[in-house]
Amino acid sequence: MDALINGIKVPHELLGDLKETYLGESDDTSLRNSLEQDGYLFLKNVIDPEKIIRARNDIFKTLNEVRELKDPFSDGIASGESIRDQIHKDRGVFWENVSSTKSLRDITNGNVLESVFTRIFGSSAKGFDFIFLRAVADGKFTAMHCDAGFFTRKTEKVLTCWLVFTDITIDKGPLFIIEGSHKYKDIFQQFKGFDVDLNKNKKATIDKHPVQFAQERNTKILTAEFKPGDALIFGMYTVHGTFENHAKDKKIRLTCDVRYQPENEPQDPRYFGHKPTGTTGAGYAELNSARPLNEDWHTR
Ligand SMILES: O=C(O)CCC(=O)C(=O)O
Ligand SMILES: [Fe+2]
Repeated sequence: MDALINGIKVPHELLGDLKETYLGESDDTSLRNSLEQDGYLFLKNVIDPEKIIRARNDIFKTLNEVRELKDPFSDGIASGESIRDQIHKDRGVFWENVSSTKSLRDITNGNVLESVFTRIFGSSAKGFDFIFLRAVADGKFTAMHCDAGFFTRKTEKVLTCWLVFTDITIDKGPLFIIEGSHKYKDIFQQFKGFDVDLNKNKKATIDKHPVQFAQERNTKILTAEFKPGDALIFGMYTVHGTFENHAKDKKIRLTCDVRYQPENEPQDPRYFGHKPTGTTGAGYAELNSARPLNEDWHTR
């Protein structure tokens, strides 16, 4: 199985394995130390897979109703078709409703993650209300970037949590992290104070191909074969992206990314509250996921 990004095969020797952190065997200080040292925490099986499958099936059912997933929908196989726009007049409202699925919210904004982040921060943690659920098919991938330009307007003390709902082998477009990138001074300087919504002349995406980026910096592209219930937590300056989902079986990749911050840090109103407006003010309509599965994406 090949690792592809933007049609280019990633040489095997550039790939490395994400290091697993064991929650039960780590005290809070060692969690913070690992995050500081590695730029990420890879937690396997942190969410009960039964809960994950329940949420996944709820979401798959909705995608099947707009004919984007084949029957039986529990297999998560893209049909290549869509009647989303015929049935739902407003893409943003549709995706906001999908993102409000209770079984999903019980995971993204529930006790388990809240207590993990409370341990990491050493004070009460709060999950963002605006979440990024992603159903990905058809060779799509997320371009390399770091998250600072999206989420640090009010506080730098924000962490991303990437949650896995399907089996994600290398051909299904898993997330990757550039090893050691959270300590790159040039990346920090480039993106510190950058706000993707205000600084329109600058892009969040790092244009250099990840293969060239890793080769030039003599580092590795870290990833894993993710399972439902796994989570990857990382900081705002950790450079990451995803491989392409070019799976032959046409199974989609379902993941959800959600941010957490200490409760006592100032909250960015774009991401908190009843009807959060999201990064640009367009609400859930601004997400690539609001597009039918068979439609092309934008990059920011
Ligand atoms: O899942 C993706 O496609 C991108 C995820 C990401 O960039 C993030 O979680 O910050
Ligand atoms: Fe990201």
